[in-house]
Amino acid sequence: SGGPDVHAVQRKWQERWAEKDPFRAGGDEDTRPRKYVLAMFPYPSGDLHMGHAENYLYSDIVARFWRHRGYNVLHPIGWDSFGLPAENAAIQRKADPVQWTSANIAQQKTSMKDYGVSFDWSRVLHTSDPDYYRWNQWLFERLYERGLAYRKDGAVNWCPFDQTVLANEQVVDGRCERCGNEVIKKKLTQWYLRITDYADRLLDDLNQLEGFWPQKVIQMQRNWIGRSVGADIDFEIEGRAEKVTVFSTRPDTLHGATFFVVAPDSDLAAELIQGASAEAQERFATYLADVRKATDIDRQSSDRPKTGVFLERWAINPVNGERMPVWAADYVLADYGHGAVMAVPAHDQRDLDFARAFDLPVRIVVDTTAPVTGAIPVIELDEHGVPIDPGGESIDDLDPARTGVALAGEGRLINSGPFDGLSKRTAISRVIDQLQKDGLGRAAKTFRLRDWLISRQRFWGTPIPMIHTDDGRIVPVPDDQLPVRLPAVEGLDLTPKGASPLGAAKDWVEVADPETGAPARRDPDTMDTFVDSSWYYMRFLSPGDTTQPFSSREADKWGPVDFYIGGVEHAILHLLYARFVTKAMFDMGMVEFTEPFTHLINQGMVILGGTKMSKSKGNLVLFQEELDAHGADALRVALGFAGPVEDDKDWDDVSTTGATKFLARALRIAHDVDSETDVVWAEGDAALRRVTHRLWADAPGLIEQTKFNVVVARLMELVNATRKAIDTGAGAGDPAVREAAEAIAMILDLFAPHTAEEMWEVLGYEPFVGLAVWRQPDPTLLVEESVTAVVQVDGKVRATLEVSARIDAADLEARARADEKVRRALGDREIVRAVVRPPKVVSFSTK
Ligand code: ANZ
Repeated sequence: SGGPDVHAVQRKWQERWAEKDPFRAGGDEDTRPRKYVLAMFPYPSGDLHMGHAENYLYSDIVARFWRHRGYNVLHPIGWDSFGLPAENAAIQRKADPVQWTSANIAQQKTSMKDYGVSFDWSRVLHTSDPDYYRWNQWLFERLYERGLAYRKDGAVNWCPFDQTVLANEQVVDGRCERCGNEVIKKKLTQWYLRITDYADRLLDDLNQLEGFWPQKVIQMQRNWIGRSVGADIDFEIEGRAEKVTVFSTRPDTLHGATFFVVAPDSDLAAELIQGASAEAQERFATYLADVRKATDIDRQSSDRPKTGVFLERWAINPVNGERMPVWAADYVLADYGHGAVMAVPAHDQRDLDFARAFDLPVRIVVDTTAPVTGAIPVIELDEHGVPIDPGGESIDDLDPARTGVALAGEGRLINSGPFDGLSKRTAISRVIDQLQKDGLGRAAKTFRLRDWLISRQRFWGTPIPMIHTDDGRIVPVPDDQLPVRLPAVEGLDLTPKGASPLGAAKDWVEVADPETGAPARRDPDTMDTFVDSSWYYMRFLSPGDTTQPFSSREADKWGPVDFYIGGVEHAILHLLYARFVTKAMFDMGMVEFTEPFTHLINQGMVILGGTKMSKSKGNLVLFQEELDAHGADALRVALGFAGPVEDDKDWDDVSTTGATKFLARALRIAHDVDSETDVVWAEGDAALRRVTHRLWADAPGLIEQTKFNVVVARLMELVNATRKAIDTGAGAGDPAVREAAEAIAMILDLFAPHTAEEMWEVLGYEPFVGLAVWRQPDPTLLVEESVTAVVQVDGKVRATLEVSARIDAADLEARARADEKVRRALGDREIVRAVVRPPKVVSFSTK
């Protein structure tokens, strides 16, 4: 006969799960401890793909595991259903985004159910649902009240193809993350969220996540936030009443500042050029036009020739009164620090390159050849007692003006008046103290992180709940008028035009000023979809709530998320925003925790033939097709076995055939076992029992370390040992065989839940194995079998060792070398050759 009809088994258990709802999270009456397991929710753009197959497999393994450990598990799912894919479908195919989205969701939901994922289906949410996005609006207004949402004119990243603003995070190498077109800068008035107020906390709290989040993600977040510590220093500019402040990480080099540079595209540059000669003004205008075409990445590139224009103005160095020429140059960025720098060419490579290009003075102020460790240098004397010149480099040999290499290292100050002789580190704090005393500067920090621009000129998103009055006021829509629902799409032209299509929905846009009743207009922009996903994990806690975004009581019970599982592509954007919003909610008293995700797991990608799968390459493996062909369990086992969670998995190496055979073998064991359930396990075959109990002992730790593939391998080992016991050993009636079969069903449930339920039923138990609490290993069965190993030195037995029968060669050799009798036998002779045959023989030869 062929194997079991996997599709029939699958249908049977899916129907029972649907009927009995065993994976719904328990309510207040449930006294088990809680775990919140979450997979990143999908966009409903098309069918699920193999990346989803991996993602939901892993979250399901973790969710099922904690249920087996006796926990009340919350494992919800929803859809991140606003965004460009639906809007583009609406434009290209004239599809209604509402219908397009719900059709995709229905399809994806069917696939997930087919895949046997143990979600709590009672909590499904869609972010494009007015019952959801109402709370985005509510949250936005709370942030606005706290000054954390504000409007600002600014040069924004603009994608000319998608005709929309992009957040910095959505610009990759100067191109739109979505369509790959070059991003330009455009001046617009937009809404921002003040994430920079949280920069220190977002950075410092990463320390709490060490060991619980992938190191790579922590590092990416650290770099993204990019904190620099130093000083703000105020410079006088001749002929200007107000001083200009610069940020410097090296205030110790202030005496070496020989010129001054402002960003060409800053307001300051535009002002300073005013009084210059006509010729300079013209040169500046040409230069500025060029600069506007360059991306920030280009501008920061070190191998780009330095360019700039002298503004015919002079800054005064506050410590020595020197006049420093003021230049505009594009290596200084307008929106970092204060958009201006004191240039110290001897110690900063960018400044040096610029100084050499325009023949500006270079003055060394840190002697990098001077020792700074505090240790007294050892001076050698010649036979006359005269110190020998160690012949090391002298600072004059290193003159950057000549070598072209800036001296960035440690050293001691020179040419710096009262600070001469101090080490760089000491000088930094002394100079800051002095500046502070003289009112010329102060300690300061700068971040690379920018505020979060959330306005989008698109239809399919959360309307920003603000009203613009004719007299220029901005009034929030009162809470009791939320949600501000999207208007129907009929009659609206969604093709990108640079302004939100909502602006053309006349009946929708025109409203009464809530304060005076006078005619006013709604803000036509919608929110970045990352707002939607910044707090969805909270909404799962009370998804039907009509009075609040979520219940704080439920958040205290369940939050924060214990395990969060998703792709590394969200390492910066989504996770940073979620962390920010959680902290803001903490400050508002809505939650008691400050980090949303305790553990984070990033899965690798599913690739094919060494490259990423994509529609355009025509190498897409379709999830639903694989499901139909092999069934959920074989697909899950094959993926689970394919390699470590975080590694990429090549679909060419994933064997559903092997998985199918393995599952048929497992199920056949259940059929072969005696149907009697009340047997005395202790009377069973000891060797097989040891294999079973070692797995009970190891599986929990392996799952907690996310070594899922190792658990599959160990299950295979147990299935093989059990089959052997049935066929050539103790026989199917042996209690150890039943014990092993039950263990297989309970652990296999993580990977192949349909097969596991079927086994459990065949073994004579009530459903569901998915809720069966795992067994404790019997410690007496974990004691390793031991054997006696002999150690020979030059052919003579010198010692015997009691070692585990499973010891490996390296351990055995190490034990032998460490043995006291062996060491005595060796004396001071050296081992030249070691022959190791675990577990019984070690043979050393000496010289
Ligand atoms: C003087 C100096 C001397 C500097 C020296 C460095 C070395 P990070 O570490 O990346 O934060 N800077 C400040 N604002 C800038 C801007 N808008 N565009 C380009 N560069 C800017 O860099 C901080 C340093 O970058 C600052 O310290 C400043 O140069 C420059 F030996 O000041 B420094």
